[in-house]
Amino acid sequence: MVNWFWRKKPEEGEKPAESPAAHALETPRIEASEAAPAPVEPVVEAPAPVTTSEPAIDDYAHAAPAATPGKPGWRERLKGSGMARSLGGLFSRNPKLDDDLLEEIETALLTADVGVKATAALVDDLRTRMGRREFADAQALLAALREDLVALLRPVAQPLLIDGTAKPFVIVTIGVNGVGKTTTIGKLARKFRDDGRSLMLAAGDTFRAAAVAQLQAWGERNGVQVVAQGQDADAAAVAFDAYASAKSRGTQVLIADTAGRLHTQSGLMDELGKIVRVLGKHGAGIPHEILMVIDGTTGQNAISQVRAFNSKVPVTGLVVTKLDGTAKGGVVFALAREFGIPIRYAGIGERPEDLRVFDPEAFVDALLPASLGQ
Ligand SMILES: Nc1nc2c(ncn2[C@@H]2O[C@H](COP(=O)(O)OP(=O)(O)OP(=O)(O)O)[C@@H](O)[C@H]2O)c(=O)[nH]1
Ligand SMILES: [Mg+2]
Repeated sequence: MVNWFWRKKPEEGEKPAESPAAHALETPRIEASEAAPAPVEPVVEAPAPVTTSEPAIDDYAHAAPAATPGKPGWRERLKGSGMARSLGGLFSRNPKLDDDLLEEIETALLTADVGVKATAALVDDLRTRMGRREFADAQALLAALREDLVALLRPVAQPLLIDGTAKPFVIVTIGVNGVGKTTTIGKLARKFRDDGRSLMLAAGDTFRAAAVAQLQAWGERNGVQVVAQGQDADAAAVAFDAYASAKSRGTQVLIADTAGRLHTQSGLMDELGKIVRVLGKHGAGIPHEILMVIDGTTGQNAISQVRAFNSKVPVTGLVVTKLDGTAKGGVVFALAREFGIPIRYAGIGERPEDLRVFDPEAFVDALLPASLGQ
């Protein structure tokens, strides 16, 4: 059911990047009234799946096998990352404990996107302790660096706790284009289903028919209902209606997808605020979690992204994806230092099993194994 009351197109010049459905944005613009969401008929049943001629884009048959559980999984997936390789190369040369070593560490951290502030804090601490002759050799300094890295991340390692009384506990995923929002929702759907929670997904990325189909494919795979109103529907209305539907069924968790948007597209960024405000009409504290997804390969731009999104809606948790493969990895430290926003999960592959609760020890162990230089 597409409700014309809610239909709205993005503002001129503010199409989401990489949207293949530009023609669909030519529908006449009818402003939605945020003040009166009530007239919307409650959506009880999800409509028939949106058909699309575009190829399925959720197929992970080509993806690497799932990472093994625990620390070994993190290690095998992150060993190719820029940070693991540069720091690994440095310490496996069995370096001397001197200023050159500190400089090389500084360069390795900066190159891995740890960022200027976090790098300075880490290197200053090591320099001070080296001056106090706390380290017998480079191996001792390596151990201290590991501890400092873990200490930087520990405050943000706060898992997402689902309030079982909320019914539904509402999660809205946000982020720029292609960072892995929909994939993360699919992975979360698997996780929550395995935990025995009832779940509903809301197809709030209404810019592309393929985006709805992608979420529906994840829903089907996990036996989870997807509420959709089709392409071009108003994203806030989809979320609002999905909440009503989830509430009436006593569903425990509702996850809403949203379209990717560049943090510089002000009209689209305002729309995010609207989605959150309209959901809030269902009650204080809704949505319960605004989960921003960051592509781990993005580098320092991730900082500008979080700053811009967080200025529009209060980001309550982060997911850093694509830490496998070519990611430098360091941006996680920069994010922790800059914002202190909880990092809920890490994506270390494309399969449903490749979403991990963020674990600082496992993460640092994968980037900088204790065995280096021994
Ligand atoms: N290697 C790897 N790939 C990932 C990970 N998470 C997502 N991807 C891939 O990233 C691509 C984009 O993922 P989507 O989930 O479609 O991203 P999105 O943010 O929903 O994209 P838009 O809706 O277009 O903004 C897909 O090819 C995913 O398989 C990850 O943790 N590791
Ligand atoms: Mg998506």
